[in-house]
Amino acid sequence: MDKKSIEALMTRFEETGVTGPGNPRVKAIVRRLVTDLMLAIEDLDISSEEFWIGLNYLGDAGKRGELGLIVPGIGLEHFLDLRMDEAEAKAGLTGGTPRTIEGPLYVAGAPEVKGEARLDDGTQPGELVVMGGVVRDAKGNPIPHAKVEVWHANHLGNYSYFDQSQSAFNLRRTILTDENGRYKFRSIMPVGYSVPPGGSTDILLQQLGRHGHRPAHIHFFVTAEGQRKLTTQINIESDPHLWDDFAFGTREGLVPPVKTNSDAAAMTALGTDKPFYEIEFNFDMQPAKAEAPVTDFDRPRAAA
Ligand code: MBD
Ligand code: FE
Repeated sequence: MDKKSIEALMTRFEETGVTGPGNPRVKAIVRRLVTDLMLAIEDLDISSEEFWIGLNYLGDAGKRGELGLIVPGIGLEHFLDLRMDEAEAKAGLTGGTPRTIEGPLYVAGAPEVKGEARLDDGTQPGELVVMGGVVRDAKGNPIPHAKVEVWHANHLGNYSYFDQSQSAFNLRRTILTDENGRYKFRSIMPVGYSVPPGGSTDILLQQLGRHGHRPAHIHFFVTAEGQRKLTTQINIESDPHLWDDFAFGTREGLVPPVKTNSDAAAMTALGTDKPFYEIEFNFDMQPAKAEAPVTDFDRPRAAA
């Protein structure tokens, strides 16, 4: 069928079995997506067998809870970031800390701590890291009482809650900046995440000839009154996958230097006899602006 016949078919479908006006926005989106799928079936001559394999694959991925992992894996979540960047530029918002993908592993409800937090529960191996910095507005002024939500993987690349072997909210905290806009935490160095072997995402990536590894990274939501919510991550510069992330999350400006501190007094203060890592990273916020699409949009998220 050609495009005109498909469009006519879609119009007939829309006009059949009508019970009311429905939701015009949903109608427009469904019409477009179904039309585009039909066009793809035509253009690529997708067989019936391929079609049903695809449908079953998606149902299966949903059952396994992997749809939120496939989305970053095929680049859709990064695409949404790029669209948000464009919308902000159009609204006159430029500069600031780059955003990058949230991913599917945030859990709401992490313990709130003022100024300085320890993220790890002390039971797991890993190299000590101390990270801190200032949350600032677009003029460079520090923002006291800003909320820095942080979450990251353990030494095996696993996230608490999704990995039930870890304690509740291990490597997850909500830190409120102090009077000088500073946040600080100690934790253990994360290791890069990999998609579950044999899962839906893994099956797809294998068919695409791609791996399912991310470089080591630390996630952040930064929120403050009158500011746009910032969703971002920092990446660990030494990771071999730094610029080879299956989820396309690494961006210029999100790879801070990782220093090694071997000062004896500093080590003693942290209760360690080994040198530890130090990362300094500031978050530069954008002011709330009605013309730009909201960044604190709803999305189904886990909560504990
Ligand atoms: C992650 O840890 C992650 O951050 C993303 C984006 C996808 C999968 C796992
Ligand atoms: Fe992650």
